[in-house]
Amino acid sequence: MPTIAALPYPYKFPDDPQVALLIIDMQRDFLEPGGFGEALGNDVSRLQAIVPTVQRLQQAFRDRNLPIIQTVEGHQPDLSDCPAAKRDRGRGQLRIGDFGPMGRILVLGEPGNQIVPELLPHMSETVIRKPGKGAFYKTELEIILQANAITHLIITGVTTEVCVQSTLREANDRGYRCLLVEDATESYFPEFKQATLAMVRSQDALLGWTATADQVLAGLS
Ligand code: C5J
Repeated sequence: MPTIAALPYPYKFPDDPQVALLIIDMQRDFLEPGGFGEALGNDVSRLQAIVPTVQRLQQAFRDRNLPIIQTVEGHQPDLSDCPAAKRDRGRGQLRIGDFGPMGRILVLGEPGNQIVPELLPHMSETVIRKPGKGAFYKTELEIILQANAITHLIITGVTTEVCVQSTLREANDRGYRCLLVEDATESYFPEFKQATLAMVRSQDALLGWTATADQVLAGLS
């Protein structure tokens, strides 16, 4: 049985591959200047730094013909799927739906809403568009996982304590065994990232496992 040297103890997944790579919200809105992340006052360069590591995992899954699912956080142009409580949040100049340097902030199809060029999906790969933080909320993700008999999720992306952690918790409640890749996820706040990693693997993997990308790659081959 393939095994990844993870924390708090080894992560095993079945020989018959039921494992998928989940890449959360690696979109320009969060990673590039002029998007939602920067509009909220964050330094986006921290997030850009993980792109090569996520890319390595993406390539490894492609090489093995294993499923890759990406998510993008975004709203319909009429914002009908954006609750007022989300749109009104914050005191910055730019809010969801406003025109920014990369088009309308966090609106589906706008330039800022595109996945960063390094991680663009192949035609055969799934992209889930989600209106919330968790990737299961009002999306087809669970149906896709069930249709492909996927039981194990290797989770990457941004931001660690928001969309990544929300998704991991939703997945855990639905019975998926989740491993969060330590150096393929990032937060605008380093202390939040570290706290999330610790939370996930605490109490003997109450929510899941963590491992580095190298450990994941060693376990895959
Ligand atoms: C946020 C996300 N932080 N992808 N979204 O609003 O974590």
